[in-house]
Amino acid sequence: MKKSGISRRLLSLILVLIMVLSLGACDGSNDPGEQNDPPVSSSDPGDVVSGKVVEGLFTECGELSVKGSHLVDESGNICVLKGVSTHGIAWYPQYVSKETFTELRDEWNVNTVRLAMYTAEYNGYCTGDEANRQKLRELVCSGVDYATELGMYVIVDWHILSDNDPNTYKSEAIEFFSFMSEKYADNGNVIYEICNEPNSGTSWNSVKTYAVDVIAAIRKYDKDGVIIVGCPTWSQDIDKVAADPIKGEENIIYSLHYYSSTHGDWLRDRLRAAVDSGLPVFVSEFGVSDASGNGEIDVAEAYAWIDLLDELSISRCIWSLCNKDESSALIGSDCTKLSGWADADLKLSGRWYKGVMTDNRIEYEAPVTELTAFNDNGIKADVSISNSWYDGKYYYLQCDIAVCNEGKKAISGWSLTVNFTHDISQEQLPWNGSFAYEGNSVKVSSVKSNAEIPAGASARNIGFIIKSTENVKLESMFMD
Ligand code: IDC
Repeated sequence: MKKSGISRRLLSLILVLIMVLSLGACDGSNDPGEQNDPPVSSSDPGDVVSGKVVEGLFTECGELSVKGSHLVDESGNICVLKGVSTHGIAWYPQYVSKETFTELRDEWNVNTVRLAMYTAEYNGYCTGDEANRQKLRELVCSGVDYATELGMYVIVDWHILSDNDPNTYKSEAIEFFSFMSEKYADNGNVIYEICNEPNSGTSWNSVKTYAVDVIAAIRKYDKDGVIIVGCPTWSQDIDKVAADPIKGEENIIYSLHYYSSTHGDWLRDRLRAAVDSGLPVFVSEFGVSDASGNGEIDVAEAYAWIDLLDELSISRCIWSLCNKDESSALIGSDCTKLSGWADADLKLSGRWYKGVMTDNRIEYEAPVTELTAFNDNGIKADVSISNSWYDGKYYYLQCDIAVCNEGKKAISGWSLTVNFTHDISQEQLPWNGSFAYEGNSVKVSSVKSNAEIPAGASARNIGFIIKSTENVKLESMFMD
């Protein structure tokens, strides 16, 4: 076992040497024409056996440091960490598993795991008892050990959230990170994230004061490990950090967090500006859902974000590795497997990320929000979605209809059928029509007040609301 490990390592060293000599970069995708940017490594295989990555990025890049806006290896090559964040490890301890990390590394090209340990919610580190703290510390250490054995980077995340200001539990944080940094001072793959998301008006100044003290505690043992510092407004106010970063410390990188269905261009612009100004940035948590961790997944926005991260060579971890019934979860809620997930076992969030990570992006079609249909008499019907919402259980669509007589003669009645992508049922009373709901369709017919439509005129303000257990969309429409 050991011998083959060594010869694989030798082989990978030779492979890397050949790549460096022939390309001058770790990653063949890097444009050799650009002289100014350091070369980029990401999920480059350390060693390839039958097409599978058998060693992680850490085997190749080793201990990282922070240079300009990026994480770099010892030779100054940019290393892009592409990872997965656990959900709260107290909620979902089962995914802190070597089996799961191996699957993520070998089948998803994931090179980093973030261990999210809540401080206040659900058996939080600071709100539970000593037995709970002990359990959480052991879980974090198991996670670090598995990642280390697999050659992956690992982020120890002090997941503040409902405790708002990291100063709330500063002494606990100092104790925790002293323990971790003493234990892992020599593990070059361990990264400390000292405050997930300050929020509720916590100022950058307050976060900074906290950070300076926790950094000092870590530096007592680990002189050079990378430390991620969060920023105000759920780690969105990176501009405040750029204006006043922590001085006199090395290997500090700041987190920016986004949820692509909530945060758009304005936050992307902020990220770009921070990176352009030379601030080191790590997107240590992002989701493709909305900021609640649930709701619609806007696939186009999710791609807009990931393309920007790729363009800027920014490291990132997706939220979250769990099977909770919420759209940010990677695993389907009825799947309990810890590895070997088929596509059908994954939620859209998981299928999307695996596709991105394996260069096999899922295709998507923008949802239909308007349809038009004609009949032989020149009667035109338009249906459009004027509102849509989700209440945690059902998806709702409000549909507005207009019927326009583009023919030459008056008509004295009309009917049409709207089909949806899933079965639906009536919600509230519809208006200005006669409505029949069946399976995935609604048949709409005229009523006395709008049956007669003279040539060139139209009937408007016709509508209905439907609900579905699925994320329902418009599919098609026919006029009788
Ligand atoms: C959410 C989880 C959800 C859990 C909640 C606890 O997805 O299941 O009930 O936390 O308060 C963050 C946080 C992250 C949130 C996530 C989605 O870092 O803890 O997880 N989110 O709301 N910042 C922005 C979004």
